[in-house]
Amino acid sequence: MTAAGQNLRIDPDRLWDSLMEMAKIGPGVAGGNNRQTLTDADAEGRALFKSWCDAAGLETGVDKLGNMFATRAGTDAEADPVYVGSHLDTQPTGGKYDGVLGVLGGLELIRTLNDLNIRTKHPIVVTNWTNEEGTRFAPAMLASGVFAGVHTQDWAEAKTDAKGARFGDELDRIGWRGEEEVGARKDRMHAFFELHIEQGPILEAEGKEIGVVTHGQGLSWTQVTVTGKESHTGSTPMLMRKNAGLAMARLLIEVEEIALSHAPHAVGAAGHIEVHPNSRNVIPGRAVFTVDFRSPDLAVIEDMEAKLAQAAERIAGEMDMEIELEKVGGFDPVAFDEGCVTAVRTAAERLGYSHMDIISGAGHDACWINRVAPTAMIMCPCVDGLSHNEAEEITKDWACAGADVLLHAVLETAEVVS
Ligand code: HGY
Ligand code: MN
Ligand code: MN
Repeated sequence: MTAAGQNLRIDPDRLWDSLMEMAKIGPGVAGGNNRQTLTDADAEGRALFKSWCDAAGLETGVDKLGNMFATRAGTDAEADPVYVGSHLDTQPTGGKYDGVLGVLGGLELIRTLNDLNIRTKHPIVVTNWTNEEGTRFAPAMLASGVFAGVHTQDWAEAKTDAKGARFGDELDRIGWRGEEEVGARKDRMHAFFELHIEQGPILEAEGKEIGVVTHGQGLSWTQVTVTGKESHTGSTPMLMRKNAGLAMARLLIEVEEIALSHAPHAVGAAGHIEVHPNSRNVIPGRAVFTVDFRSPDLAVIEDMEAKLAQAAERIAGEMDMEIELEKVGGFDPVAFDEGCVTAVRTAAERLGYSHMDIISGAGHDACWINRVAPTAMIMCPCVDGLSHNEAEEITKDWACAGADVLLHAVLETAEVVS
C-alpha cells in the first residue's frame, strides 16, 4: 500500500461550484435553502447528485427508504467498502452547507481520485441519507436509524407531516424508493466518515480549521400536549379560563431553567410550537410543542426528562389541565471509533491544518451508523457558529480543508494500491 502524497488535495473550485449549484435547488427566501425531505425540491437535488455520480463513473444503489449509495469500485471486490456522506435535505430556513458539504465533499473525493487515477483496495461509497433533519417527519436521522436497526421501516413509513402526508407515500410520490433492503449493507461496512459543518461557535472562536469529533452528545425529543378549554378572550373572566397557551409558557420557562441547572454542557429548548385554534380572540384550548434536551452525559438527559415530567404534573394540577408527554425521538451520547478518529487527526496533522478534538453538539447520521460500523466525523467551522438559519456561512478554505482531511482519512482507511 502506498501512502497518499502529502500534497494531494481536492479541487477547491470544483467543490465550491458544486455546493453553489446544489444551493440553487430548493432556495429559501433569505439566501439559504428550503429543500425539505421528500419534497419536489429534494427529488431535484437527488437527481442532480445522481447525475454527478453517473458522470464520475459511480454505480448508484437506492434502498427502500431512499438512502442513496454511489460506489467507486476498489481493486478487491470482496473488500468491505469505506463509506462517506451525509444528507441533502434541509431545514425550512436552512443553510447551504448543513449536510450538503458531507455529501459533495465525498463526491469531490471521488472526482479527485478519478483525476489522478488513484486506485484503492476497498471500494468507496458516497451516501445521501434520507430525512436527516427530522423537520418534516420526526424524528431526525430517520432513515439512517432504520438502516442501523434502531427503527423499523414500517414505523418510519407511517410518520406523517403537519399536513398528514405519510413518509412512505411521499417517498413513492417523488419516485425515490429503491430496491435495496434497508440495512442490507450494514454488516459489510469497513468504515464511515462524515464531513459536516460544526453548527456551533467553538472552532471559529478557537481559530481551528478542523474539528476531530471524538463524541456526539445525546438528544431527547419529548412532545408535550396541553389540553385546556377554548373560550372567548373578551368575555371569559380570568379565573374561569383554562389557557393551554399559558401552561405551555410556564413549561417553556421550566425547560430553560432545567437546562441551565446542568450548565455548561446541557441545552434545552422547544423549536416546534403549535397552539389551537391559533385565533386572535380564542383562548388556546390546546398547545402542542416538542422539547429538545441535549447533553454529552446520558444521566443528565434522563434527569432533565424527569424534571420536565415533574414540572408538567405540578402545572397540570395547579391549572387543572391535562398535560401529556410522549417521547418522539432521541439517541444516547456516542463515542466514535478510536481508529477512525485517529485517521482524521493524523490526516489533519499531515496536511498541516490546525485542529482540536470536539464533541458534536448537533445530531448526525454518523451517530446511528456508529452502531454498525467504525465511524468518525470531521468538522469545519461556520461563521458565528450559526446554522439552521439561512444566513449559515462557511469559507471556501474551511470547506476545502475539511474535504482534504476527509480525502486523506479515507485513503488511509481504504488503502491506496496505485
Ligand atoms: O437535530 C439535529 O441535531 C440535526 O441537525 N438533525
Ligand atoms: Mn446536518
Ligand atoms: Mn441540520
